[in-house]
Amino acid sequence: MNKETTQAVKKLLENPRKIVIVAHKNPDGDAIGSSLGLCFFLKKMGHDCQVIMPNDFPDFLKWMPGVDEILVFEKDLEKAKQSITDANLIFTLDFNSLDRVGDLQPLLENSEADFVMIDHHQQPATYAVATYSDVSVSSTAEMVYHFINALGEAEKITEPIATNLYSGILTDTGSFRFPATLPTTHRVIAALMEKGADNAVIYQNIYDTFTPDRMKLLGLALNNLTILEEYNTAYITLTQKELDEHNFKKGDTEGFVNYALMIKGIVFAVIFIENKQENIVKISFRSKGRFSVNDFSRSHYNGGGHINAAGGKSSQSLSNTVTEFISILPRYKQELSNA
Ligand SMILES: [Mn+2]
Repeated sequence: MNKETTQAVKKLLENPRKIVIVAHKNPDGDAIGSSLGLCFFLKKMGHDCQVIMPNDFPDFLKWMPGVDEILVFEKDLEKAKQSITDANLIFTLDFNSLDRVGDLQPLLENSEADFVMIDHHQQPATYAVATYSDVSVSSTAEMVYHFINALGEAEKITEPIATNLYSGILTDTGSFRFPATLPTTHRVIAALMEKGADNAVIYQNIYDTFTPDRMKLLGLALNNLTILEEYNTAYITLTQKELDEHNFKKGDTEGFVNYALMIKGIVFAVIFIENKQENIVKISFRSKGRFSVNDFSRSHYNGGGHINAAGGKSSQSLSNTVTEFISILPRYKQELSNA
């Protein structure tokens, strides 16, 4: 965090504030971990703090310290509204444009609070009075560590803060294997372990949590995998019926797409998941190297994200979506062979 932003934040936090922390819709481990870690810290600094998520999040994140105090806007509507009305300072974490918070958007847009943004996605909007945006950092949770450190308050990091930030970094780096994992990331991880984050327990809490149904659904997904060797591409499909037969719950297909990237030579992996309720096909894209799934999804699937991980959607049927996808690939043949 640069000096100017640090000064601005110090000034904002000079006196006790009523603070709300908001992360993006469909919050992931980084959204939850960075928000809870920051909230514990701000409370320790004498502020009032409330974490609000636009909607619910997967069970494998529900063990995280402080998670019971999160307000989920979809469920705790009135309480969440009241907190936002009362807030005079709002931190937005792990997103950078107010259209990423679902139905919370108008409330945030109409709020007179000062905004602080901490985020690592591309193209930040300009709604915040203090913007800490850096696309080179592994995760927002890592940025929260740098934020606390820049304020000169690293000694205030307690075990719950360390556990939350560690979890955010762990999940957003794919267990420290994505290219955005830098030497600095590991230094932060080391510091968090020294503050009490238990790496083995955190890993188990997050990853060793499959239900038998979920494990069988993964088996089915792998069985549905198609390899397009010509394009160094592999994709997986899951129909609504297949999900229903495995008692699908939100988050169950998390990480499935990554298995396609484990095939030697594959640089582009996609999972298409039918969603009859919303009448769309949800799509996750992953890539290796220089092939930008952010650009690919922005161009064809109303989505975006990072260079190697992005989401998107299609309003066509599952089979038409797949047919169309295959028809687009020849345009990218060159890029896909040189990724
Ligand atoms: Mn993130």
